Amino acid sequence: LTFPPGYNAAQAFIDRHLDEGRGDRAAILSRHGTVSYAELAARVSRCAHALTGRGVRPGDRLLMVVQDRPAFFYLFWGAIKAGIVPVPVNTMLRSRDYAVLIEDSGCGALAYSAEFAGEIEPALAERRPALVLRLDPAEEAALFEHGPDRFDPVPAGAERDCFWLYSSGSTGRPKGAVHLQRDMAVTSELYGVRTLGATAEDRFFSAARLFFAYGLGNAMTFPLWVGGTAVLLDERPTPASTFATIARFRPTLFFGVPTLYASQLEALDQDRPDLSSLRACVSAGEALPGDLLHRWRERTGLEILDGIGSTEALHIFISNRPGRTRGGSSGTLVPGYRARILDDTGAELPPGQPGRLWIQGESIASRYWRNPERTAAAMVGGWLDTGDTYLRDEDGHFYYCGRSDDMLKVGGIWCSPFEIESALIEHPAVREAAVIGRADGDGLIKPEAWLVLTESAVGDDALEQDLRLHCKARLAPYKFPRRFHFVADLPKTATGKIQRFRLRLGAEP
Ligand code: 3SK
Repeated sequence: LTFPPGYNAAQAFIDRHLDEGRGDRAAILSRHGTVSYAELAARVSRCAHALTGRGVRPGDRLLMVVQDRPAFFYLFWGAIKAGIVPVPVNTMLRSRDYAVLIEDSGCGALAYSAEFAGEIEPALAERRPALVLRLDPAEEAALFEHGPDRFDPVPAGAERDCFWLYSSGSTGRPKGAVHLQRDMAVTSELYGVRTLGATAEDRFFSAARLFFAYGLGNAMTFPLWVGGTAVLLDERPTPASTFATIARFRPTLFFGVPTLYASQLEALDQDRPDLSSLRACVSAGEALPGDLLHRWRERTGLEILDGIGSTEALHIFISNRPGRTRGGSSGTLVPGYRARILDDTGAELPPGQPGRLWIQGESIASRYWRNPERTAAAMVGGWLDTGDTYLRDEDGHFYYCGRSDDMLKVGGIWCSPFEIESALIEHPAVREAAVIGRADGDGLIKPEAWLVLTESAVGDDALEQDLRLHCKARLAPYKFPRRFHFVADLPKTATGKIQRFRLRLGAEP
């Protein structure tokens, strides 16, 4: 991809559609109505005027705690147009988390959807940014419906800071990954167009939220890059709400996470949703067990394209391809990315050997905000440490083994929690599984399983016995879980990744 001098991403993602005569086409569909490309461009420009008019300056951060609604688009792109740096954050956090983000980002402005007031307002007592926008109908009208509907994008440059996303990781303090002006174009082209084959005819519906890098690409940057249509859902993405949205807005592409696909599959026993508009489903956030992929294909006739990405890489860099999915594999490299699998000494491993996955590509964040130590540890010479353990086979397919921190050594052999979890979810009573290592009475590490059961299953001794037989038929003896815990939920990050360290600490979710 090439970028003109002074490139401002808002020109390529917003204004270009007017220049190319797409003003009347639908940019966004949601229960709040349809937004055309012309309306989108006008509201983005008005928002840029409103932000600068209220004193927000180029380079200032705009922290966004905003629902998946059109206002998210207006604020994000209005900020970028004006040279302001939008920082969308998780909308499910608590006051003390927001206080940390306000402090860490040093934001000059904060915008929040009114329903989050209960968590945001107490956080403001500690440090109040100069501008606070509570997005109620009056404020939205002031920001998006009044004032000039043209704003010339502030000249930037492909390698200038553009927006940030906080990476929660599975542990620790959040890190602000600083993304550049070019990064959204790179992921939209490499993954959206060249991997998914997205076109202006596609309608994109993501159950993963816009504040998460996965959702931001799925439901905002990919549709805007190709001139397609984003479908937004601002309720909790359950089987019922996602099926209803698919039936109503007829998306062609659906983006979910493995947990949601598992509960949608269970709901298919009662519900017969109309999924006929979909040409493909995508999964990321966590590796998709092969069994889920096969059952989904059997029940719906649709493929799930599993892939892996990261907040730092902005989107998916290893993926299955339409028509060529391989169950249990994350797929092959997305064109434009390179990968290395390294051992503990940093030496590259041959095919078939599991090691730490590092990737390189043009969309990787430039750094973590004010965190030189973590930047130096994870971003080395243009390469990014994903923190995941993977193996690559001879024909270039990648297989997830677990977070590097979650791998367990049993009897001296490295063991992948994901392999044991994949075997467990083949049991009809198991909806979700997480496996950790726990020392037994002799101090030796043994696998331990934490399971969420399907609605009709009962977690009793008979089921435990049956699960033991099930594992014996599928796994090498050292991999059998020695203990089973039946729980209502597994602890997860906001983006759906299981926090196995919480289970290791013994905490029930
Ligand atoms: O976790 C993932 O697989 C992912 C995918 C796309 C974008 C961001 C993330 C974290």
